[in-house]
Amino acid sequence: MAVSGIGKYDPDNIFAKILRGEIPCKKVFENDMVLAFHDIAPKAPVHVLVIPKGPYISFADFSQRASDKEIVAFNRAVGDIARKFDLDAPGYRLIGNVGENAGQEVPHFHVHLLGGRPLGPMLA
Ligand code: DGP
Repeated sequence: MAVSGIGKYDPDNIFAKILRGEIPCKKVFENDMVLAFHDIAPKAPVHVLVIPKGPYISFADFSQRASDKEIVAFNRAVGDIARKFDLDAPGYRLIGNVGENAGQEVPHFHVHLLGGRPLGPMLA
């Protein structure tokens, strides 16, 4: 079910549990501010979720409350992960669902990094 992209952070959401190590994930990247892992239901050969470690519900929340350092670290990590999967030349897609209209399901900000095949028009 879709969630709101703003409001109070729920510390029991699934990605908070992954961050606390209570639920396993297939990790592809980690530093002090960012974690990335494979999506449980991949929509492409590469489908990685990149999340900040801080408690942000969505991009709407992250872009307002995160520090410049967190925002830079997050963006840098997304680019580094794409390079790690050799996606720069063939290309890739970044998706960030915010709130109900976008169908956001997990109320912890995350970017989907998709690649490894032609992805087609986004608004198909
Ligand atoms: P969104 O609709 O943008 O909130 O996408 C949430 C994504 O999270 C969706 O593609 C499936 C993925 N997901 C949900 N639960 C888990 C989980 O427990 N582990 C992993 N790795 N991914 C999950």
